[in-house]
Amino acid sequence: MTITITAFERSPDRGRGLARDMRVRWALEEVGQPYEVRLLSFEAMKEPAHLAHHPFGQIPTYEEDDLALFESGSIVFHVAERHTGLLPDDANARARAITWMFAALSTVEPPIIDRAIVRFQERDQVWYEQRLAMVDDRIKQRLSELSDRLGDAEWLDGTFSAGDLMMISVLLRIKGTGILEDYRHLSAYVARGEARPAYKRAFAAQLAVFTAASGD
Ligand SMILES: N[C@@H](CCC(=O)N[C@@H](CS)C(=O)NCC(=O)O)C(=O)O
Repeated sequence: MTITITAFERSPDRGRGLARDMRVRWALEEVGQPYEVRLLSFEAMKEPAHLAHHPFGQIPTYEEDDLALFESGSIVFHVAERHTGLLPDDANARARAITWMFAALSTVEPPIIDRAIVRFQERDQVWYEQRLAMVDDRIKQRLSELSDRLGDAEWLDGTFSAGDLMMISVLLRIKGTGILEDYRHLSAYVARGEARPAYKRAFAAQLAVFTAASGD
């Protein structure tokens, strides 16, 4: 079984590990599955060959034998279901871990993505500052609720799971903004994720792509 994922040929985040192939790499590293990476330019992402794998012309995608998937959440879920290490055996604990994956993607990630859109696409608007403040408030509300739930626990529900992998991947997007840093439990939680050997291997792999592309 050969696994191939897609990633940016030159990531706009300059190798900071924020592109969504990172969460797939991390999941594959956690379960010990080797994988290959097909690197794509922005132009290639919109060409028919890639659109056949991803209807929206984005990364990441995932191919394994005759299965092709898109959407990072679906890919991480698939990896977690097929291999041990990312979902608990107990049925209820497993359902809760999956719930945290959904919470990361559908409740916590949206305002965080909105912030990136405001900062990079709406900066010239007269209402920029007001809109940014509004979005930041929405993020803070979610972080505050999440932090209350996590408390000083190591992970969201017992042992590390795909739910934590997804939540930490989402929170990493606001690391360094000062917002995450106001929540010490969440900052420590993210740092625990980053300290995992599988995370480090995934991070190094995506950074190597950027370094090679930029000749640094
Ligand atoms: N919901 C999708 C979002 C995918 C996505 O936005 N990918 C970004 C990279 S992180 C991308 O391909 N951007 C380029 C584009 O949309 O043209 C997922 O989780 O996989």
